[in-house]
Amino acid sequence: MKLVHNDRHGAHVPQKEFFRGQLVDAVDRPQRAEQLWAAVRDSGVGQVVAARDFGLAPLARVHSGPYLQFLQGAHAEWLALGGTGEAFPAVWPVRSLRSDVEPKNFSGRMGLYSMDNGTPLTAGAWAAAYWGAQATLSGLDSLAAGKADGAYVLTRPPGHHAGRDFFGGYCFVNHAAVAAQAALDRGAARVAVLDVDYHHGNGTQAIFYDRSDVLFVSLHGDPLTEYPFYLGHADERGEGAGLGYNLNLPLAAGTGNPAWLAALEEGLACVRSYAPDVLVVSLGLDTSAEDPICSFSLGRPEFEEVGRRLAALALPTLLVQEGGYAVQAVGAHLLSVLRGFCGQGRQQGAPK
Ligand code: Q9C
Ligand code: ZN
Repeated sequence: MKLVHNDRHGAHVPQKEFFRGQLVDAVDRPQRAEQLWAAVRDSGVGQVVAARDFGLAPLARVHSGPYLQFLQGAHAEWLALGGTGEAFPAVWPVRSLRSDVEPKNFSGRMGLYSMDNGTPLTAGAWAAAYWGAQATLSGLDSLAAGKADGAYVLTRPPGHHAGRDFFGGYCFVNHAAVAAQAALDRGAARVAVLDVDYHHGNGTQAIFYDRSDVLFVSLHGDPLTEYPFYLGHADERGEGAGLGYNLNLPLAAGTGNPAWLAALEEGLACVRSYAPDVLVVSLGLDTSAEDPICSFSLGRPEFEEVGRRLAALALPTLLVQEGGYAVQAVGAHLLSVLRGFCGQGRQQGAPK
């Protein structure tokens, strides 16, 4: 398989995020990506491919022009106003307020273009997210068309919470959505996005909700108790032409591995029957037992099994990094997935 690295991720160095009313240490640290890359780079599991620049146009296929415009200039505006360090939103256009008029005020626009106060907008957020998307497009480009093949893209910050016109959940540009749309634009008729991050991929779901050319399947912590709280329920099946092309498999916090693997099988069956030309996997590793902010319990046998089952679909498959915050464990978990995918798993037999 091919391995692609976003070597500009280090431009984004969040310091703090709000949690229970306090500023606490930011969770999406550069060290995550350093550990992930160190684990796979020289592991022999794949060949490193350099990222190329495909420009802004593929991002503009899934994000709004005004949002991309805002993201590019936001931190400079913040500094010009006398802000220091990273910027946070403080006010949002919730129900009964208008989202169709862009305020001139910076704080007004921060709220219009965001979903939470847990995602610091740093000086380098745009550069890191832009190059994450370029790395993802490079990974897509490296896939052999129409046959079993794989590429893994190490993006950071992650992407699946970012919507058409908002950031949040540590995400600014929705790399998986950019890749899915680019695959269609390059000739695929149908693309499936399978999201196995602990959190529901609200941005990806919303971007493709009314379309049948992108199937979105997600297994995740139940939004009744888990972030992002306001999307990801089982009754969200798509709308209009997209009805039937969205599948959510919410699992209670603390769900054990057998039930998680059973949900994965249900999601894979849905992907199989859709028969996509390309599969994009939002590969969060925050489902691990070690993750500091999540409550599933996956370990090496399960991560290898994820890789094996993905490979068994025998599709051109783009694995895109999402969450995974156990800095000391994520590298090993990633390697388990990729070894499983390549048939190099060490664990004998399927996990219970
Ligand atoms: N005060 C991903 O795994 N935490 N994102 C909420 C808000 C959000 C995780 C904090 C966790 C988002 C890609
Ligand atoms: Zn997550």
